[in-house]
Amino acid sequence: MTTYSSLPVPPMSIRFDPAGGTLQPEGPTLTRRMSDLEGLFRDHAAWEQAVADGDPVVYSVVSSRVPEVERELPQSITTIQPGSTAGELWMTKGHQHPNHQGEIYLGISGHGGLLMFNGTETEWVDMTPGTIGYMPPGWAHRSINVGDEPYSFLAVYPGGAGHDYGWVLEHGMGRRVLAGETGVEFVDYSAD
Ligand code: S6P
Ligand code: ZN
Repeated sequence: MTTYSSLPVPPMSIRFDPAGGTLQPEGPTLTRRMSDLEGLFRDHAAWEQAVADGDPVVYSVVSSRVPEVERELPQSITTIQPGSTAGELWMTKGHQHPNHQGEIYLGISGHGGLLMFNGTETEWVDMTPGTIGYMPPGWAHRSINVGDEPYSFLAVYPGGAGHDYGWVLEHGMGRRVLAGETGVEFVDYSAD
């Protein structure tokens, strides 16, 4: 017989509202301000200035009530605001799943990108409404808003995957994503 370390949640219906970027019934919501993204932007002084200039909300993550525990499949909607700091487009912190498990994102609204890095190679998936971005196990991932309006996507991931943010601080993400004259521009992560 199957044993669980914590009780599984019952079968349920979760209402997905693409216009509002919400899940009902709603679970925890996380708000990431500029000050939460320390050490991630290329231009540290510009990041400090943005924190001093009102510390804007960069993104929020609303979750359903499915918990982050082994064998469950939690979901969340991330909404990244449009913007850039010293030319670097606003983005999520990015993380590695320490247990190396896969994940999918579904583009809901706006225009974004999914940057993946496995420590050696980088991959980029252009994300528009209807695109499913697949992250194989072992690929750290970060989302970037490359448009002029909020970018939202649905994430579905193994509840026991865990989130290692230190991995990105240590290894970077391979590339940075900048607002170029004619669109998105990629530069090497360590370039000034
Ligand atoms: C979870 C999934 C997303 C992110 C969210 C915020 O595995 O990848 O729900 O948590 O997009 O990004 P971050 O890097 O701040 O967790
Ligand atoms: Zn993830």
